[in-house]
Amino acid sequence: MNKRFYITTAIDYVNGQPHLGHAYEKIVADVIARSRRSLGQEVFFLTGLDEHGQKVQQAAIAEGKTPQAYCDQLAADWKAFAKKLELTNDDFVRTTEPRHKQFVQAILSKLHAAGQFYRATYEGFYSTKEETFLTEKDRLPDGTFDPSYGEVIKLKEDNYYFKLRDHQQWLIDYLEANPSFVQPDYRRNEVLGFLKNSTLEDLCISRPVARLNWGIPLPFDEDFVTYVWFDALVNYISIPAAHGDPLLGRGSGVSVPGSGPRSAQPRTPDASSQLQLWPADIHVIGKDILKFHAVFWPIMLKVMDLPLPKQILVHGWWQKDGAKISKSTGNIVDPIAIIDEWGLDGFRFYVLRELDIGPDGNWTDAGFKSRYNAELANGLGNLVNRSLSMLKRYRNGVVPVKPEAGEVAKKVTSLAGQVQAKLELYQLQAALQDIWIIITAANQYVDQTKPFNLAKDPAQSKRLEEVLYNLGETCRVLAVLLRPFLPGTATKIYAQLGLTGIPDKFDAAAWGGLSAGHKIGEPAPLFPRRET
Ligand code: ME8
Repeated sequence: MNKRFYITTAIDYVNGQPHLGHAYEKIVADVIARSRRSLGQEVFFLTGLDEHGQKVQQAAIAEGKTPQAYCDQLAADWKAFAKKLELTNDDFVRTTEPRHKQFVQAILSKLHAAGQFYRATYEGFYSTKEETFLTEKDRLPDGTFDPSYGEVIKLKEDNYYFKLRDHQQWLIDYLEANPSFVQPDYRRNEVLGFLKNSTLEDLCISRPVARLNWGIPLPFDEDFVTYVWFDALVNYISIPAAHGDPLLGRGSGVSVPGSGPRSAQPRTPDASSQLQLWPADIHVIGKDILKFHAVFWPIMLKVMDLPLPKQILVHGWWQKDGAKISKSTGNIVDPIAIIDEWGLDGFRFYVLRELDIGPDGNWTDAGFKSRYNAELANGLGNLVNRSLSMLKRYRNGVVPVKPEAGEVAKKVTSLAGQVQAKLELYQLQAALQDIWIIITAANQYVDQTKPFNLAKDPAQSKRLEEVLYNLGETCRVLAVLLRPFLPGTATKIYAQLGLTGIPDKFDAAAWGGLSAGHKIGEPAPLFPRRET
């Protein structure tokens, strides 16, 4: 059994419809998953929903539904959304599933038995909106709390706490010894700064049922449910465990709880279908949940005796027109509406090309349309359409003999290598830029060689064939390179070239794949030009 490349996204709160930020993160993870497969690796890509906690309970109550009914209904929309984005996820976790809940309880029991938790009374401030306890340190200079915490109440209650403090120095040392653990670097520095300048508070891992009942019951005290973050983070290992990951069955001592006869979930797989997934290769997350992933999660794993994920890849946040995306102010981008109007690949292209993984981004409708028209319609679309149309017109759609490898072959081959190297480093935006260097150069090649003039002069027949081959073959290589980013477009280019199959292996980017005498299919515009 080979270990698969295991990539996860944050699991989204199911308290509304998906927005641009959710879509962006999932597309980033999808491109990485697809490019790994294209590089020849076996991949497991996990995404899903975070269904417990106060936010979801409140949203359900506001709609007059039980939390479970509310989640079931919305989960269908979110799963449909994953399909709409053409995500290639291998599983979709819902934290209300028995396979996840049972695993969380098994871990809680184990850690409780190992003396990792203690019960204590807390008296202080609490933000219901963020489901978090606040201290004097969280007060602003004027004595209030940041408005992002919503209403802050005074509270006195018993809870269970997880001993984080003991591991603070270990985590600092780990982060210093493993610079690639949190990327980009400035996010790693943020975590180190936080760890070095403050004392870690122990983590409250429960909520009293009297105040919140929409959660996983603590197996050792039925008056409490599990804090939503302790529950949510565990999805990254509960699902591998459900797929029979040997590390989770043995190493941690947390064996997969068998699903009972009433369970709708699959049983523990037999040896032949077991997957080796943990540790994750990357957790893709947004900047706001860095502390949960880079502080709480590594410590949880350490006490479970499990290896840490190889990397936490942190992306920035989208704004629209320079302001926060917010349902209440109406400043939103509806990904579904954009996809319905412009097509999925137009949407995928814009978010991936516009925003590198790390900094914050700004969506503008004008920027979207401008990239669509300039780079997709006039750039890629025009290149493919005119290359194939000329091959059709001047050679009846039959691929001429492959010429001696010249400048075009060299340039495309070298850039194709760079694209793959960048994808291995998760530099998606830079890889796209390299692909567009090929597109721009190929369009210039048409303008310079003027095949429409060559076609008028029988003495130039050989030269015309050379140009037509180079253009057709460039389109083919582009389909292979574009596939992780724009899957539908890549498939269309292949089909228009009359090629069967899907260009989903980078090996196929080697120059010279088109063979003499092959008949191409019908050219058709890939990105119809739109008025702006
Ligand atoms: O945080 N731009 O769920 P969530 C970019 N359930 N990314 C954004 C964004 C924006 N404007 N808004 C949100 C949660 N995100 C937890 C995660 S993981 C074990 C539990 C990103 O629905 C955000 O940074 O609030 C996060 O990575 C993801 O969307 C889900 O956010």
